[in-house]
This record gives sequence, C-alpha cells and structure tokens, in this order.
Amino acid sequence: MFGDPVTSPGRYRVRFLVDAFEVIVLPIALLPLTLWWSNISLPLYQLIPLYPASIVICKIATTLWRSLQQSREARSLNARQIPRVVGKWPGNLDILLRMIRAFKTSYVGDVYLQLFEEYKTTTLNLRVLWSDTIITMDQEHSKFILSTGFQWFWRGRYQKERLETFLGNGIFNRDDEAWKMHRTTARPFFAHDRIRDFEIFEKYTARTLSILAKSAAAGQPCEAQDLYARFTLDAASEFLFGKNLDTLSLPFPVPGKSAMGAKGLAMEGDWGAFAEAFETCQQNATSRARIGKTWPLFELLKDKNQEHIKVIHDWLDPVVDKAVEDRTSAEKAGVQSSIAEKTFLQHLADSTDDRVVIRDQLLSMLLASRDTTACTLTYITYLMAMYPEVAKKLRTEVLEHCGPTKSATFEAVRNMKYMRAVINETLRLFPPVPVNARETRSRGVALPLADPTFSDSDPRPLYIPADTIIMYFPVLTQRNKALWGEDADEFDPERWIDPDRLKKYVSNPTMFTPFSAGPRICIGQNYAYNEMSYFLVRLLQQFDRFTLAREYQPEGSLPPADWKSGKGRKTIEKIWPSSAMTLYVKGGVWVNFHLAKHET
Ligand code: HEM
Ligand SMILES: *[C@@H]1O[C@H](CO)[C@@H](O)[C@H](O)[C@H]1NC(C)=O
Ligand SMILES: CC(=O)N[C@H]1CO[C@H](CO)[C@@H](O)[C@@H]1O
Repeated sequence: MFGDPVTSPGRYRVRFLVDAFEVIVLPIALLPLTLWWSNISLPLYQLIPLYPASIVICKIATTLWRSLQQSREARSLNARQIPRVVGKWPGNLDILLRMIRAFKTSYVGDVYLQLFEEYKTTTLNLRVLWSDTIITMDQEHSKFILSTGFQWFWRGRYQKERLETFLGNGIFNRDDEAWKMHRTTARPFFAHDRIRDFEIFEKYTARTLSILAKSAAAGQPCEAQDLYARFTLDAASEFLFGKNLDTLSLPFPVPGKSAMGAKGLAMEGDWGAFAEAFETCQQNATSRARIGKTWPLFELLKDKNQEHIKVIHDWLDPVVDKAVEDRTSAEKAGVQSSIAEKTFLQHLADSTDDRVVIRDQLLSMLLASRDTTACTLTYITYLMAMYPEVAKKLRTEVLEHCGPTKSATFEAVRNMKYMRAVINETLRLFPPVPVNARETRSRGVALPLADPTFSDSDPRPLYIPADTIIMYFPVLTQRNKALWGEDADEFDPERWIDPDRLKKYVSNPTMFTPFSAGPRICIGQNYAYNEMSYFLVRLLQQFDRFTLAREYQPEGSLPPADWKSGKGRKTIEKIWPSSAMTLYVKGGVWVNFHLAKHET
C-alpha cells in the first residue's frame, strides 16, 4: 500500500536513454526525413557534417522554445527571471569545474556563498549545461519551499532516482500519498517522551563514557566522531529494532594509526562492513547529485550502490522477517502490548506486512537518527574544546540541575536553558543537513519577495520553471549577517538567551531551520534534543575539559593553510567540515577528554 509505482531501482537507465534519444537520436533520424521531404539530395561529404549540426540545431531550438514558454509563464505570473550565473565557457562549464574543485578543497558552502556575493543576490540560476538549477540562501524563499508554498514542490523525480537503490520506499524518498502514510504511521511513535528511550540513552551513554574514561586514564585521546557514531547507532538500533548492533564493543581506531575512510575514519570488522556500506551509499548518492542529471551515463552498466545495499539488506532482512513473524504469533496468542512498550520495528510490523517497506523505512530512520545526532555531538565537543568557557558554564548548569551523579530527567532536560542554547548555537553554525533540495512540479512557480539581504530595486517576485531543481542552504542562511548580525560567524550561545538578540529569531523563526520546516519538519526533533542533552549531562558530570589532539589527525584532514587568508569562520576553523548528505568532520576529530576531579 506504500508502493510508489513511478520508481524502481533500475529506472534511471530508461529515463537517461529516453533523454539521450531526444537529444541525439531524434535529430539524427529527422535529418534524412527533412531532406527527403524538401526534395534535397546531398553528396556524402556534405551530408555527414550535417548530422552533428542537426543535433546542435535541435538542442538550440528546443532550448529557445523552452525559454519562450517560460517567459510567457513568468509574465502570466507577473514574475521575473532569476538572475543567471554567466560563466566564461559555453554552458557554464567553468562554473561546473569550479564547483567540482571546491568540493575537494574548500569550506562547506563557500563556493555557493561566493556566487551569491558576486551577483549580490540570495537566489541564483546556475544554468549549468543550459539547464536550470536554482540555488537559494534566501530565508523567505526557503520558507516558501518548505512551508508556505509546500504544495508547489516535491522531493522530485531526480532526487528519488538518485536515492532509489539506497533508500527505496523509505520516508525520505517518497512524496504525496506514500510519504503521508509513512508520516502518519511514524508520528504517534514520537508523540511523547518515552521512559524507555531514557533507559536506552543511559545504557549506551554509560558504555561510551567508560570507554572515554579508560582513554583519559591512560592519557590517550579518542576519536569523537567515530565514538559518537557508534553511540547513536547502538542507541538507535535498540530503539528502532530492539536489537543492539553493539558497535561499541568492536575495536577502536588506535591513536596515531588511523587512516581516512569513506567519510570519517576507515572502519574494521563486521559492523565495519555495514557502516562502510551505509556511508558509501551516501557518498555515491552525493556524487550523483554533483554530476547532475547525466549521472546514469557513468552507471549504465553497473549501479554503484548495488553491491553496498546488498550488505545492508543482508543484515536487515532477517531482523524484519523475525518482527513480522513475532507479530503474527502474538496475534494468534492474543497478546497485546501498548505503543510505549514497542520498538519502532514492532510498531511498523503492526501497520503493514510489506517487508520491503518496513526495511526501507527502518533504513531511512537509521539514517535520520544516527548521522545527524552524532554530527551535532561531534561539533559540540569540538566547540567546547575551542571555547573552554562555554564548557565550563554548561558544566555549572548541569551540576546545578542534576548534581554530580544523578541522571537527567525529562524535567531537567526541559529546564536547562544554557544546554538548549549551546545545542541550538551548534546547530546554527553546523546544521547536520547543510544543503538540501526540492523540485518544482509540472507548473512554474512565483517565489515571494526575497529578504532584504542584498537590496534589489525590482519588486516583482522571482519565477521558477516547472520540473526544476532548487537547492537551499541552511548553513548559509543560518550564518547570514543580514539576519543574525555582524557576529553571525561567531559561536555565541548567549544569543539564544539574551532577550534583545532573541527578538529577531522569535519574530522570524524560519531563519533557523536545522530540523527543516513545514509539513516535512523532522519527526525526531524532540527525541534528538533528549538524546543529546542526556549524553551531555553524563559527559559533563565526569569530564570538565576537552582539548583537540591535532597531532593525531590523519594526513589530509587538517584545514588547508589558505583558509587562514579567507574570510568567515574558515579563518579560525581547526577541523575540516565536509558534507555528504549530512555534515561530518573530514578524518574525524581526535580529542583529549579530561576527567573532572570531584572535591568531596
Ligand atoms: C540533531 C539531530 C537531527 C537533525 C538536525 C535532523 C534534521 C532533519 C531535517 C533537516 C529533516 C528534513 C529533511 C528533508 O525533508 O529533506 C529531517 C527529517 C526527518 N527526521 Fe530528523 N534530524 C535529527 C534527528 C532525527 C532523529 C533522532 C530522528 C528519529 C529518531 C529523525 C527522524 C526524521 C524523519 C523520519 C524525517 C523525515 C520527515 C519527513 O520527510 O516527513 N531525525 N530531519
Ligand atoms: C532552540 O531551537 C528550537 C527550535 O529548534 C526552539 O524551539 C527553542 O526555543 C530554541 N531554544 C533556545 C533556548 O533558544
Ligand atoms: C564517491 C564514490 O563514487 N564512491 C564509491 C561508489 O561506489 C563505487 C562502486 O561500488 C566505489 O568504487 C566508489 O568508491
């Protein structure tokens, strides 16, 4: 019942071949027909160059025709064209190359920020290879895409196509009815603070901290990103499937001997296989996005995600099978249990028998809950190392509300204002989903007026054509000086407490959207705040200082020297923020955790 008939993993080839047919085969076939119809016969040496020429002419003609249609639609909407990037080479190939280079060497979001600054606007048409791709860091436009104009957009066909092998039927990869079903099924599960969640947090927090304490006692650093990814994965797997992946028991990277992996560090062991596959799928999906609509050209013979997704499915399938069987036998035995006692898998198994849908939804949930939360904890730790006074103040609040040994209650988590401020400020500067995209549906859309970042005299709204990708950038919007003030690049949790500075955000909450906004806003927001707060309480009860151990960073993971002469945060950054669907730290981050001395 959740199935989306428009998509299946291999379909990208069909779509690509149809596109290629229109661009190449059709003009070639039309040429002899045209000649015959106009009664012209040509010698071979004249005929041959006409074939490539006819491809070019057809392409120009269709491009012009499309432009004409778009202008007409824009006029009827009383809107104007989005400013186009004008590169030096045909088809803006130089811009494309500039972006490809930037993904390897530059600071997250920088290449786009430079374009916005160059064109003095917050919304642009990249127009790479004569096709429209809109980018925006405009708060009003992002709000329209996600919330007030939600019905005009969807995740879109191209995004689904890229992610089909990996996320398949899951919530992240569906629109309309299929998405709504997922959302309706999942929501009750996240409606309340669950005691069981806190028990799970305690269990895995305790294990994580004992690992940290051991390293600290030995005077050794820990790689925080890897450790937190295991913490969130173990906690998420128990929460989702009731089955512990137990990645915290597997060998850890050895200080000074670590190498770079797909995202952070390279991993070993069985779980290593699952996690590597999981991360490679994300990497591959990201590189498809960067190549654009022609990515299938490079995967015509082999879907690059196929072998990796098999590793993931081999692990998940038996777990799903068992859940469906258990439910059936529970039904037979007449046993009933409440939603508070169930895992998410059991909850899903109650709603459908479709094992593929259950599996894909679990995988989407795992992606949603693991990387985002681990990313935030990693950046909080990094920032506490960079700003020891923040760590100190946060620790004072923790000890005030929970004392040196008591665990955090729902109450305490809700009341720790500074904790919330530190988490928000981290999510503002380092949103775990720094870039995202939507597509217009089969109709062009007029965007509402831009925010007044770069003032523009033309008061008409902007026009986006039908079937066009639009990328938006929380990482840029959330650092926009016009919204946040001149100190927007600075890490300052007080801005979430000081009533004067908070005013702007309160009257304009979509300037901060780490959890997105509108109908597709994150379901797990409350769960995430709880998990992170719970962990940080325990961490700060035991540890009072954090220092970066940069000498242990693997080669190539430290920020390039030329960042220092740039502007913005990159001039002071001591790690390399990178993004592949979610934000992470390149090469991980080695940290010395210093045990607090309790004076009793
Ligand atoms: C700091 C932690 C987190 C951040 C920053 C975050 C961020 C986001 C963002 C930006 C989206 C929107 C994606 C899109 O529409 O393209 C999203 C959606 C979602 N998140 Fe989270 N998330 C976090 C934690 C979690 C957790 C812990 C869970 C579950 C346990 C979760 C479950 C979901 C789900 C199911 C969606 C899809 C909603 C939909 O499409 O209707 N998230 N999240
Ligand atoms: C932190 O951000 C959330 C939105 O994600 C908001 O509801 C909350 O008020 C903010 N908390 C503080 C202390 O500013
Ligand atoms: C970024 C990237 O392309 N990563 C991997 C995608 O999948 C292929 C084949 O499975 C790998 O060889 C790539 O390294």
